[in-house]
Amino acid sequence: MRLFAAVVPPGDRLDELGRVVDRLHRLPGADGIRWTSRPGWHLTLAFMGEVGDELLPELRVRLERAAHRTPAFSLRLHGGGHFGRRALWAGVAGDLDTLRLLAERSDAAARRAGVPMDEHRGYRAHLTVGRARGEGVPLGSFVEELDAVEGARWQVTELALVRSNLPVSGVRGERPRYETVAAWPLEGREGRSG
Ligand code: 2AM
Repeated sequence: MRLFAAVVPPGDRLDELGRVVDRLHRLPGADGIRWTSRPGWHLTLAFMGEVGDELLPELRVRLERAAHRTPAFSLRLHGGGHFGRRALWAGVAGDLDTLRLLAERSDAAARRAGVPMDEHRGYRAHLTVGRARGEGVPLGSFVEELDAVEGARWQVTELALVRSNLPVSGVRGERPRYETVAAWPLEGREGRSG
């Protein structure tokens, strides 16, 4: 199955972002963007791609350990931007050091469980809200609104393992469905090293 480790913001924080994205939907050119599905909004920590069932037990043990060692921390949605000429995202501020530590530990957990992790991009925390349907869609007005995002703080208390179910219907524009398959509490039971 296709898996990634993620932080899932609580519903009220996603509602705040939802109100910004509602405004984006009303801007000229919004039809040129494929908007991501709100129930699936998340911050990816480590993308694993296809993971064989035989690796799952070890992956769960390793991710649980990563969560056990990492303390809860606070984040807020803050600013936004675009990657290339397609992806529109909201960013985060707050305890980014711990977010990065959790991302590194999730990546290391997957590698140690035998996941190749060869699709890995450099880590940059973001929550993708939409992707332009083509390279010619002007993104400026969307980026301007996203850049002004200022959400309230929340406490990140869990590491989630999320399954991405890619659309199989062949219907154009159908979006992946995300399903949290497991989540472990952040406990900060060990020092920050390693
Ligand atoms: P994106 O939002 O920037 O596309 C599920 O696909 C999640 O994993 C998404 O958040 C997606 O990031 C991320 N993802 C998909 N492919 C990836 C890759 N090759 N490397 C890192 N993250 C990836």
